[in-house]
Amino acid sequence: MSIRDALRIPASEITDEAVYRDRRNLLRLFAMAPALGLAGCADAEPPPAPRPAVTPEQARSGFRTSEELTRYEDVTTYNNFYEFGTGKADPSTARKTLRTSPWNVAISGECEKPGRIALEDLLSGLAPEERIYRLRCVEGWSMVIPWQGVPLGEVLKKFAPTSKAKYVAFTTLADPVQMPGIRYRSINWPYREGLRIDEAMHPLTLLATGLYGKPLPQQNGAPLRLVVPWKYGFKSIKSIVEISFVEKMPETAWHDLQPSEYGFFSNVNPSVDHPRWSQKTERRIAGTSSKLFAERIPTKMFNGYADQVGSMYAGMDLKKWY
Ligand SMILES: Nc1nc2c(c(=O)[nH]1)N[C@H]1C(S)=C(S)[C@@H](COP(=O)(O)O)O[C@H]1N2
Ligand SMILES: [Mo]
Repeated sequence: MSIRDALRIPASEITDEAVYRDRRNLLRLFAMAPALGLAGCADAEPPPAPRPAVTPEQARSGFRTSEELTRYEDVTTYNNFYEFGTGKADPSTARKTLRTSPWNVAISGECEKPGRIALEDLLSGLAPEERIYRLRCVEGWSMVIPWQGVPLGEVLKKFAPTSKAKYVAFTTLADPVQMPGIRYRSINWPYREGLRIDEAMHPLTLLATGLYGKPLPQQNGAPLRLVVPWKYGFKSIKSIVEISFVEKMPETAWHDLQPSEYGFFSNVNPSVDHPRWSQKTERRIAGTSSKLFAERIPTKMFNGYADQVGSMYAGMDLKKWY
């Protein structure tokens, strides 16, 4: 790990097992002391999604931004992909061992057409679109990335979800042969994520297959990853091998690891701090600014996508449902 990385990596990323276990024990103590005021993720289901429709014009206004792009070099060398190691440079310097073709995705759960489907068939009939989105990592840095992909909702419709499909669960490949980081327990593998069905069907939610007009590099989640621009970056799960329609809120990898710190919703929200650091500002890695000294800018509600997604959370206590 470089000094630079060491300076910037929050304690959450220290993988040393002993340190990690100590912290877990500490977290258990916190869990037993609600007086400390740490928000715990309640087990009860959240209020039902209000689901007002977003107009196509509203949605489209979020598809692009004129903000300065993050350089390709930075997008592809400063990564979080723990399956290839926990250092920011690990995923890009790892040997290119991920076999991305053939690639199959298992579709399961509450839908009329489950099955195992080849990536080409999953995407067939859907024209790739370009989206220029902000990506805000929970650690406090952000990028602006031109993605190519298809709206997740269009893909999901192909499998005819039933009325019981209240959530969608995603799983990343976890193959120790192709992914050297799997032998460390930095995550309880496989990496899992989830969305409420209205979030999954929202026009901003993208299944990305490329960036900067090129196929996704291994380090960015080849050949298929989620991009949910109004949520912290860890919701944007990489190298997806399973998509499941489920009735109950699914467990997710970061919530599983540290439930008091990472909730299911994880909407970008400057007024809800991470228990160990503020979320009010972020380091924007864009243009030629170096990572360490990138400009700090205010973090926006829903990462600047409040007009497009805010109505999905009307009436929800976003401190409780962090
Ligand atoms: N499977 C998997 N998906 C993942 C991660 C990971 O470690 N494993 N890291 C997440 C985090 S914390 C972030 S910020 C983004 C980073 O995406 P990028 O490296 O393409 O910028 O990927 C997310 N998706
Ligand atoms: Mo992240």
